[in-house]
Amino acid sequence: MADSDVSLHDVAEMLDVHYMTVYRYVRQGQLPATKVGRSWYVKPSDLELFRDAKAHSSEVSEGGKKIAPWAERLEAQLIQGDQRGAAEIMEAVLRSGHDLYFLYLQVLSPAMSAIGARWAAGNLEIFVEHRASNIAMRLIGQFGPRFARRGVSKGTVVLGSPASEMHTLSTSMVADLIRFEGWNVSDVGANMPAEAFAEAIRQGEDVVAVCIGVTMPGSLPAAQATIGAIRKVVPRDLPILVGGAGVASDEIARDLGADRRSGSVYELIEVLGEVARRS
Ligand code: B12
Repeated sequence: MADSDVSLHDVAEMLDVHYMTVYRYVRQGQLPATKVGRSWYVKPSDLELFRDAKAHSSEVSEGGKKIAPWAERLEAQLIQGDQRGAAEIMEAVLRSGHDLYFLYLQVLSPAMSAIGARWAAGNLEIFVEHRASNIAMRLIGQFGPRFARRGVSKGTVVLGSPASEMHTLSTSMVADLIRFEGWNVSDVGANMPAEAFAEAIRQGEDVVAVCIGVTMPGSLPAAQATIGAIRKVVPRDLPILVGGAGVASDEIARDLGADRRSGSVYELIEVLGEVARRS
């Protein structure tokens, strides 16, 4: 290893992505790195090549013409209600070397958030937003299963959203990413009554963690009731993790009675990793 070689934490900062994303680039062979002790290091020249390749794949078409970023292209197809066009963009994202994290977190999520912002600003008819949501759900059903890991699972994570919470796109994506990392997921979906959520965990096999997604702040009381119901029927040491746009701080998570808040899917995967190592 040379003194100029860069650690993965530094690479993450330079690329403005999460550490886990860089780690995955290394693991999938997209970014060459050398392991020294417990840490990985990247040669500056390899980092430069990698940067060029990424910039090329996401912004330049085959003819060399500059084209819009993936998320904006997908947003346009979703607004037009063109499911096939939207699926073709998702395929193109994967063909250019990106993984499921990128597809969901850097392309589909921002496209949906932008559609939500247009609707909130009064610039989009509600039927267009609903149609886009339905297409997004179908896309998740089409692309997510391709990334499910086979083989022995790290345990079961029960995931869902409390009563009154109707947003399922986010938790469906989170479920696929957890599966991608080797866990089995029992996704009970949205609008789940508290006692029924608890029962799903009680009847589950090899449950190692519970994740509750909350998008609307108005669903927080229901999330609190759900956690209360779960605590009554499962061992105290089963971690209950919360996340989503509605859980805006650690304090809110504590008030809900959760063990921990995950500010992002990456953080959630790290926490699940800790849980798996402990058990
Ligand atoms: C699609 C959509 C709907 C669809 C949902 C369909 C479905 N099957 O999911 C429908 C039409 C049902 C809907 C309904 C409503 N919606 Co809506 N909806 C959206 C929209 C456009 C996209 C949601 C989405 O999928 N985003 C993409 C996901 C991936 O992003 P995300 O939710 O932020 O999730 C990320 C993180 O938060 C995190 N995360 C999420 N969950 C979890 C869980 C865990 C455990 C972890 C670790 C992380 C994590 O990971 C994700 C990826 O980074 C958003 C706009 C937006 N900005 O998101 C509005 C939005 C969420 N909706 C909104 C509103 C107001 C409503 C309604 C009240 C509208 C109405 N008047 O009826 C209802 C409420 C329904 C209810 N009771 O829940 C507001 C919420 C405002 C607020 N803060 O309260 C938003 C923000 C729109 C806006 N700009 O105003 N909606």
